Amino acid sequence: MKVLVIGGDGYCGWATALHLANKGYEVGILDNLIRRHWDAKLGVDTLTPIAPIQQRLQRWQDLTGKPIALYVGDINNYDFLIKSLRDFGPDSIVHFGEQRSAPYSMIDREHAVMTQTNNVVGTLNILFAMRDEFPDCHLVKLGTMGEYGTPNIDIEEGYIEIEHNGRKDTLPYPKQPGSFYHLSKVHDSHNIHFACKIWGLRATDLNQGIVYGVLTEETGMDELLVNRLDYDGVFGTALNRFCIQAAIGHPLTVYGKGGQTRGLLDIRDTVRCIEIAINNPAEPGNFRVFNQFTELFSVGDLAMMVKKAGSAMGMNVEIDHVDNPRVELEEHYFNAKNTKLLDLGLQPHFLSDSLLDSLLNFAVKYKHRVDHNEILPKVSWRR
Ligand code: NAD
Ligand code: USQ
Repeated sequence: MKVLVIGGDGYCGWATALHLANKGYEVGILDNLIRRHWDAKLGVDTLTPIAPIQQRLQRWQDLTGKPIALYVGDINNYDFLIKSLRDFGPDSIVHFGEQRSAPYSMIDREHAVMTQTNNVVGTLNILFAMRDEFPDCHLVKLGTMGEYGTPNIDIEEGYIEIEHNGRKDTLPYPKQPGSFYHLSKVHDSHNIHFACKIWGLRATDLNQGIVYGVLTEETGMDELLVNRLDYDGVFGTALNRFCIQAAIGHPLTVYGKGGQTRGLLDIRDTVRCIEIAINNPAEPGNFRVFNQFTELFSVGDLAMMVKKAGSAMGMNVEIDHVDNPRVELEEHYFNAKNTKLLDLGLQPHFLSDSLLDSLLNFAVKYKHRVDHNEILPKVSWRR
């Protein structure tokens, strides 16, 4: 099976491309490398030193003899996109290629507009390319659990049965996203759903939770294959940030009360979920939604777990409650379903202490690269 990984130079995409290539899929990566440019403009960098994509791919080929095709360009450029698709001829498209930071999308008007344009137009271009030339291709699109927000009822996988004035229907689950980035994912979901309905396309929306960890079987094979690990206040996500903060002796930056609860998963489960989704494609005309996370934790729970694991390694880990730069509920009900991927065979990794240890060890190994000025949040949701 031929799989094109859009956004394959990024955190989830790189690990996924190597995993699929290792499993024998014919893999191509399409990426415009814009994420490296955004980092450079913000003056931030991944904790782990990542090689240029061409060097990464050359090393992968030398090690395994399994070449991965590379298309460097922007999916907002339809001409480039369609030519790349014609050249590669994918059976599945895995679409990670978006601006994925909530804080980045909240910097100012330009960043909000750029995020929504990049994400919504890129996905629309893919849908039109599929309609015109690849109608049987299966789109596996990375959505986010944040599309649902934090409603005071259980969160279903994409759809909810509603009874209203004596009539019943199964409808898309209500969306209450918490940033202009998360909103872009909702717009994508609506566009993909509509395209499946009117053109008979097949798509799976993977509403992924927060990903943690850095090692997968493949990225651990060689230093040149190392994955990126973001820790700064814009692109770093909660648990990855906490581990790096612990390693450098910075108090853990819990925003507000820390009762914000989210779904999380190990990056080793991300790559496996994608494999499961492409092996079990949606039917033509079907817009399928899977909630892709393995465990639920509050931000406060995460901080306590890092403190415990760090202390066991001899670190002095303090927890700070910093003023919350975001507008979000800090204590709320959160109970989301996640059975569809488990039913298809996902065997989750859990955030056990030993796993935290390995993430902490990684943070210690590269802590000399940390820029201490980039730890505290600088982007506010308020004006
Ligand atoms: P990332 O920033 O590390 O990678 C995204 C990649 O897409 C980058 O290499 C970037 O250069 C590329 N890209 C962006 N816009 C593009 C365009 N217009 N054309 C071509 N390439 C483009 O992000 P990530 O953490 O790997 O996230 C990947 C996807 O997974 C995103 O869609 C994100 O919303 C989703 N997701 C991520 C997480 C997480 O915790 N990292 C959680 C849930 C969902
Ligand atoms: N938080 C802290 N301290 C920090 C960083 C974050 O308390 O130092 C809190 C935030 O306030 C928030 C929660 O942790 O309540 C999660 O924040 P995050 O930055 O880890 O994750 P988020 O902004 O939601 O975005 C990340 C990815 C995004 C993906 C999303 C999945 O960047 O691409 O869509 O996780 S989800 O959270 O399920 O929507």
